[in-house]
Amino acid sequence: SDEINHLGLPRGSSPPLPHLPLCPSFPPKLEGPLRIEFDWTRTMDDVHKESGPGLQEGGRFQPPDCISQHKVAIIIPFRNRAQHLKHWLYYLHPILKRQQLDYGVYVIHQHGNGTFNRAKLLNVGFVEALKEYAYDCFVFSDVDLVPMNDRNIYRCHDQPRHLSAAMDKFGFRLPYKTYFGGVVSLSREQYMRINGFPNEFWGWGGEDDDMYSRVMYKKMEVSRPDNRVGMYKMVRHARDLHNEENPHNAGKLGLTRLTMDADGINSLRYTLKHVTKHALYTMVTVDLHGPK
Ligand code: BGN
Repeated sequence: SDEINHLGLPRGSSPPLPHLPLCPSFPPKLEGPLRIEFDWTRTMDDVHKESGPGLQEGGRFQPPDCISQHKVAIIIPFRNRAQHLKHWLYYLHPILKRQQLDYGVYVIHQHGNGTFNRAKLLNVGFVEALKEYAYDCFVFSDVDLVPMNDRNIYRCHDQPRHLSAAMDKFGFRLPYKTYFGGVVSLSREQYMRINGFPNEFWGWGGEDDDMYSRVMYKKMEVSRPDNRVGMYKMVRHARDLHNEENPHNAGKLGLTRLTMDADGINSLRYTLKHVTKHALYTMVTVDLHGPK
């Protein structure tokens, strides 16, 4: 596309210096287990200070001293969770930098008060991020989840990966074996192979189970970090308005095999409202053409 030059970089950005080495497979500055405390008095100013130098506008980063092996778009479905986003940014930017990723943060904001649609927002994030840069890996993350161990690298693997394998709200283990909610990563190829995510799960529940089924039906496996590395802390919160549990979603799950090739990235329709570059993230506001 027009915005991308021959090096896969956004037009106008300088190419990595040719003498830089590839970043190592094991980033040297990881700390392991982290202390995560959601401090409600934290201001956006604190968040800016914590995120440190090197961030480019829109929440973009490239390691200064090596060429990252991973071009990662982080996609966060969003509406009315400014406080959560603050916590997420506060913790994640320093972690992602230590992980030596070439990354960008995309907050996909559902316009209006219609029923929320998490999976469709994730599809929009995939498309919109690729308009800016040749990302090869996508991490799809809820805004209220912060990893408690920086060895849980926000990159892609040979198989789709479920990063949030041990969330505090489920007692630091999977609530059930096929759980695929919270934070997952898929390479561009893995994502295309499953035709992206379903567009038709409105309201709460089931879209992540559909995502898991897609991976199974396309003969892939889900990889996970162990329960120590995969620990996550969730921001406690009340249930959102306009995201009620949808009883129709359970029924849809039985149909995934039949519907997945027609419902996904190949059938995605939406109206882009605006793209705003903030210092720590890119906000993409989108009308999803919801029901009613
Ligand atoms: C499941 C939900 C998931 C959710 C997990 C954890 C459904 C499908 C209908 C049976 N699945 O029950 O979407 O992530 O709980 O909260 O609702």
